Amino acid sequence: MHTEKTACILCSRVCGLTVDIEDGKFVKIKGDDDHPMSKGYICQKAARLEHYQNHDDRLSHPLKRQPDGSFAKVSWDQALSEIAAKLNSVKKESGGDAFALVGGGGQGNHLGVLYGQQLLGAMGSRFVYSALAQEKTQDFWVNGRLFGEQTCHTTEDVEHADYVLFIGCNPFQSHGIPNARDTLKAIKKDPNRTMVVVDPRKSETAKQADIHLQLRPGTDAFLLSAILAIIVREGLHDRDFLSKYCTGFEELNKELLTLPIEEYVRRADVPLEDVYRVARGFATANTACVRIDLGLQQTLHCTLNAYLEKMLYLVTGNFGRRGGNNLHTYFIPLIGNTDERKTVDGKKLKLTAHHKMIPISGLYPPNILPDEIELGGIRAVWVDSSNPLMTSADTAAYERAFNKLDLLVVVDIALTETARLAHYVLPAASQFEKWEASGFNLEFPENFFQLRKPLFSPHGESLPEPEIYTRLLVKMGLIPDCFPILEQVAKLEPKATGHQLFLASFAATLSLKKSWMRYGASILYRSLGRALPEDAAAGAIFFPLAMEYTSKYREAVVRAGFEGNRFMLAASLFRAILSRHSGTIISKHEFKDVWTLIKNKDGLIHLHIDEMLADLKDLRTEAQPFTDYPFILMAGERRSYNANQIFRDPNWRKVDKDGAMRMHPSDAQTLTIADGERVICKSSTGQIEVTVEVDDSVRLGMVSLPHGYGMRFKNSDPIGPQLNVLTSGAHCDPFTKTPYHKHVPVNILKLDKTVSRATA
Ligand SMILES: Nc1nc2c(c(=O)[nH]1)N[C@H]1C(S)=C(S)[C@@H](COP(=O)(O)OP(=O)(O)OC[C@H]3O[C@@H](n4cnc5c(=O)[nH]c(N)nc54)[C@H](O)[C@@H]3O)O[C@H]1N2
Ligand SMILES: Nc1nc2c(c(=O)[nH]1)N[C@H]1C(S)=C(S)[C@@H](COP(=O)(O)OP(=O)(O)OC[C@H]3O[C@@H](n4cnc5c(=O)[nH]c(N)nc54)[C@H](O)[C@@H]3O)O[C@H]1N2
Ligand code: SF4
Ligand SMILES: [Mo]
Repeated sequence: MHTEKTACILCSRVCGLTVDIEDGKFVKIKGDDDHPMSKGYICQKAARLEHYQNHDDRLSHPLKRQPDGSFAKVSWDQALSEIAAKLNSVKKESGGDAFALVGGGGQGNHLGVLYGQQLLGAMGSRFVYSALAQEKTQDFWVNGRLFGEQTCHTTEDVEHADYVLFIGCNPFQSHGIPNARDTLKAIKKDPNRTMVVVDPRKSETAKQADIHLQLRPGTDAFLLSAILAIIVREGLHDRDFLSKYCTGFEELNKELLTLPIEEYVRRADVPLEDVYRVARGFATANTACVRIDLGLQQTLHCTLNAYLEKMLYLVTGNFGRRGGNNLHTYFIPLIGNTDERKTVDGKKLKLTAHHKMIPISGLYPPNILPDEIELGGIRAVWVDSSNPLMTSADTAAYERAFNKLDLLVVVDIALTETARLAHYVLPAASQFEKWEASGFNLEFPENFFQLRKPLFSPHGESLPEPEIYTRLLVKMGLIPDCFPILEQVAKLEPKATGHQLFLASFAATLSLKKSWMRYGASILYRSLGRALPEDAAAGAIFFPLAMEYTSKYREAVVRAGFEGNRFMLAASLFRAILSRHSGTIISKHEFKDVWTLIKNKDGLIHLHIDEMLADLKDLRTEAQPFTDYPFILMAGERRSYNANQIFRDPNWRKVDKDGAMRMHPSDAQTLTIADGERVICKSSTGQIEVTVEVDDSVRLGMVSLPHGYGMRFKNSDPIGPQLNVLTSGAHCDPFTKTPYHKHVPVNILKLDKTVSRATA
C-alpha cells in the first residue's frame, strides 16, 4: 500500500485528496491537509471515487461501429488513420464550418482540452459547443459589457462577508464556494453575519439561512429589481463608489426610482417586509457579497438576472474589497472574449449557419447544435468529456441529429449514451491514470493551481488525451511524429537558464513553420515534455502558461514566494507546479489589483447596458407566463449523490437510487399520489417515468428532478430520470440560448397500467 496526493474531480472545487492505494485500487480517501485551498475539507462524494475509477463499463480499447450497428474492437492505429482520413475529407469537401467540437473538460479535467482544441485549428473551425454555454454565457456577456472583456469573471468572498446573498444556488449540496459546509456553518454560528437564500425550494442551504425568500420560480428579475429599487429609493446606494469607479448609473437609477416595488414583490410571491429587510441589510452591511448559480442562470430572464445580481454589489460598492465580489486571474485561460460589437483579431465573429448565433466567450450553445447539424451543414462532431445525449436539452433531437452525421467521434472513459451513437469511440485514461489538472482556479486574492500526477496505469489500451490528439494530428499529416532537435535542446539545457534556450529554439522553429503554431501544445508535449521529470510530458504546456501568467501578474506571483527575472520567475513557478503534488498558491493579489483587471480603456465599470435597460423596462408590461401545464419542473437539482455524469456505476449512491421527483404534500394529496409511487412526468417535448418523493421543501406547483441520472450500466435500462428527454432546445433565453432547465412546464400523470414504458 502507498499514499499519494491527488484531487477530487466531482465538482469545481477540486478539493485536495490524500489517498491510500493498494492493488490498483483506492482503499482509503481523505481530505489533503496540505492542499492550499481545501485544507483537508471534502464532502461525502469524494470517498466514493473508486466507483469512478474501476467499473464494468470502462472502455478498454478503441471501438468502431459496424454496418449492423454493433461495435468492433480496432487498433489505435486503424482508428486514428481512418478518423484522420475522414476529417481531412470533410474539411476538403465542406470546409472547417462542417466540424464542431463538443465538451472541453468536465470538472477536474482541463488538461486534455488544451490538446483537444488543436483540432479546431486543424479543421479550420471555430465551433466549440460547451456545457458552459448552457449555464454561464449570459453571465460572461454581461461581464464583457460591464468590465470590458468577457474574460473578466467575478468571484465572491463568501468567507469574509458579513452579509451573503445566495441566489439560485445551493452550496450545501453543490459546493461552488470554498469548503462550503464549513463556510455556511461559520456564517450561521456568527450572530454578526447574515445569510439570505433566494430559492423556490427550501434547500439544504435555505434551511441554514437567517432569511429565506422562497420566491415563485422564474421571478428573480422582478425580485432583484425590487430590491435594487428599495436601495436607491432609500438612498442606500454607495454614491462615492459609483462616482469614482463607475459610469452610466443615471438611467438605471431613473428606472429604479419609478419601479413598482410592491407589484414586483407580489409577482415573486414573497413577504414584502422580508424584501425590505434584505435590501436594507445588504446595502448597510460592512461587507456583503452575492453568490449565484444555475437557479438564476437557467431560468426566465437569465441575462437580465445576471445584470441585476451584479448591480446589487456594484450599486452598494461591494466590489474590489475583502468580503465583496471581485475579479480574479486565470492560470488556464478557460474562456475567451468575443464581443459581438467588435471583430476579433481582425476577423468577424463566426455566426452559426442556421441560427446565426454569435459566440460568447468563444463558445456556442448546445441548445442549437441539433438544428445546426440538421439544417446548418455540420457533418462531423467530436465529443470529449461530455455526454450531450443526456446533458443537453432534448435527448430525442440530439439522437436524431447525431444519427445523421458523417462522423461522430467520442473520447470518454466509459461507453456513454452519446458514445453508443458514435462511429468511433476512443478510450481515454481516467483522471487518476494520467497527468491532469483543473482550470477552475478562479480564486481571489490568492489563486492556486494543482497538476496531479497519475496514480494508476491506464486501463486496458486507453490513452491520455495529449497522446490521442498528438497521434491524430500526426495521422492528419499536420505535424511530424517527433521533434528531435527541440527534444535535444530541452534535454541538454542546464537548469539555470530557465528553459530560455529551448524557448528560443521553439520560437525559431515556429517562425520557420508557421502552420505549426496551432499545434504548439503537441509540439511541446513531444519535445520539452520528454525532458521533464516523472514523465510529466503532458505538463509541458504549463511552461508557456507560466510565462504568460508571470508576465501579466509578476508582483502577485512574487508575493506568492517565487523569485527571479522574467524567465527564471516563470521557470520557478513551472517547477513548483510540476513538483508540488498538493498544488501550489501561484499568486497573492491585493484587493486594489481588481482595478487593473478591468479591461475598459477608462478603467471604469460601465453600468449602462442598452439591452439590459430595455429588458428591465419590459418587465413592467410582461404578462404572467401562461402554460397548459400545471407544474413547473426544476430539471436538474444537485443532491447528495449526483455528480454530473461522472459516475456511471449506480452502486456509488448510498441513497436516492431512483433519483426521485420531489413534490409538495398538498399537490400529492390533490393528485392522490403516494410517496414512492411511480408516475409519468410529461412535458411538451417528451415523457419519462419517475418515482415520487413527497417532500415539503418544494413550493406548491413545483416539482424537482435531479441532474446526473438516466445512464445505462452494463446494458441496463436507464437508471433514474433521463431528464433531458423533457427539455426543449427552444425553451431558452432568446439572446444567449441558455436553456430554462429550472423552469420546465410539465404535467404529472398517474401511471396508467396500459402505458408500458415511458420513453422519448
Ligand atoms: N452534488 C452535486 N454537486 C454539484 C454538481 C452535481 O451534479 N452534484 N454539479 C456541479 C455543477 S456542473 C454545477 S453548474 C453546480 C450547480 O450548482 P447549483 O446551481 O447550486 O445547483 P442546482 O441544484 O442546480 O440549483 C440551485 C438552486 O436553484 C434553485 N432554483 C430553481 N429555480 C429557481 C429560480 O427560478 N430562482 C432561484 N432563485 N432559484 C431557483 C433550486 O431550487 C436549487 O436549490 O453544481 C456543481 N456541484
Ligand atoms: N436538465 C439539465 N441538464 C443539465 C443540467 C441541469 O441542471 N439540468 N446541468 C448542466 C451543467 S451545469 C453541466 S456542467 C452539464 C454537464 O454535462 P457534460 O458536459 O455532459 O459533462 P459531464 O456530465 O461532466 O460528463 C462527463 C463525461 O466525461 C467522461 N469523463 C470522465 N473522466 C474523463 C476523462 O478523464 N477524459 C474524458 N475524455 N472523459 C472523461 C464521463 O465518463 C462522462 O461521460 O450538464 C448540463 N445539463
Ligand atoms: S465533490 Fe466537490 S466539494 Fe465534494 S470533495 Fe469533491 S471537489 Fe470537494
Ligand atoms: Mo455546470
